[in-house]
Amino acid sequence: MQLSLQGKTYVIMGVANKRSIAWGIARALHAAGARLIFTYAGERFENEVKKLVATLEDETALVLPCDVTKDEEIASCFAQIKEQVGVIHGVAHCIAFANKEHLEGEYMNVDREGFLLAHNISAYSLTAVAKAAKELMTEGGSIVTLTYLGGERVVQNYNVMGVAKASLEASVKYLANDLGKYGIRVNAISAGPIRTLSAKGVGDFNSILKEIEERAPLRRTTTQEEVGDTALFLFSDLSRGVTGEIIHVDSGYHILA
Ligand code: NDP
Ligand code: KAL
Repeated sequence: MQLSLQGKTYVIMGVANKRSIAWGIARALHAAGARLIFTYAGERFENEVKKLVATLEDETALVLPCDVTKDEEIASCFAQIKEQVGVIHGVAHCIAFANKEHLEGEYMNVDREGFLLAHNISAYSLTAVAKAAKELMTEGGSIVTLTYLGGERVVQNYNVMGVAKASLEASVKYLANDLGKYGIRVNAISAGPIRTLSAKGVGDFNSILKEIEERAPLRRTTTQEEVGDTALFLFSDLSRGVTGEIIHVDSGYHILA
């Protein structure tokens, strides 16, 4: 059994720039010989994504819009993939969003709209995407999403995103149960903090990273490459017995009290 993904096709959702975790996953899958399809939310990052994808020098790569708040965009995105590629073997869901004002202070200050927005983009979207992707995953396959420790425990400032990640992690388990009979596995990677665009503007991100360097069992922060390699394992047949799992790729930080 090998880690080669030659002859397999994967949809990568959530590349904003070269620091994105989704881009780390894309590089690992590309190196293993996979064909990749990229989706982006808005025109804001379209050019950035296209520029990055061009560096892969793979003429078979596709770049399509897919704002996950829009059912019709998810439908047309997967319809285009079906038309142009046919069968896919997996999806990397690397998408989350909450209003900035709800990512500081007390959790309970979130309003209904902000709560629903965070859950819509960061949790429900996995279910909507899994349902659309299933129709193209006729040879079975693997769906991988990204979560964070703040979905299991209270982490300062993570607030409504922590509640949304708890919903995402429960969704992974229910989807794994629904999709197992079709040979489709569903898992999450719980990544340690990585400096990405989403993490930008977070006041004490440096001190969060410092605490990990000092206390995590491996005494270092998590890299995009480490997450990419675990995703590669989850997309390959080496993980064929693993589904409904939340794998921590966080230098072991989650085991600490
Ligand atoms: P990025 O900012 O690089 O990526 C976030 C992505 O979410 C962007 O590509 C953005 O797309 C996408 N997105 C937001 N709204 C929508 C939408 N409506 N439809 C489609 N896509 C949307 O950050 P990360 O790489 O850090 O984040 C990827 C995932 O990793 C997230 O789920 C995050 O919670 C998770 N994670 C991150 C950690 C970290 O420390 N960085 C730690 C643990 C988990 P666009 O740019 O086109 O708007
Ligand atoms: C405790 C941590 C510190 C940070 C607190 C909250 C982080 C929440 C993540 C969430 C995805 C961030 C946002 O939604 C930011 C958004 O309001 C503004 N940013 C944007 O619009 C940019 C331009 C786009 C690209 O971003 C998105 N998301 O679309 C958590 C740290 C230690 C770990 C992290 C960063 C976890 C995580 O889930 O990302």
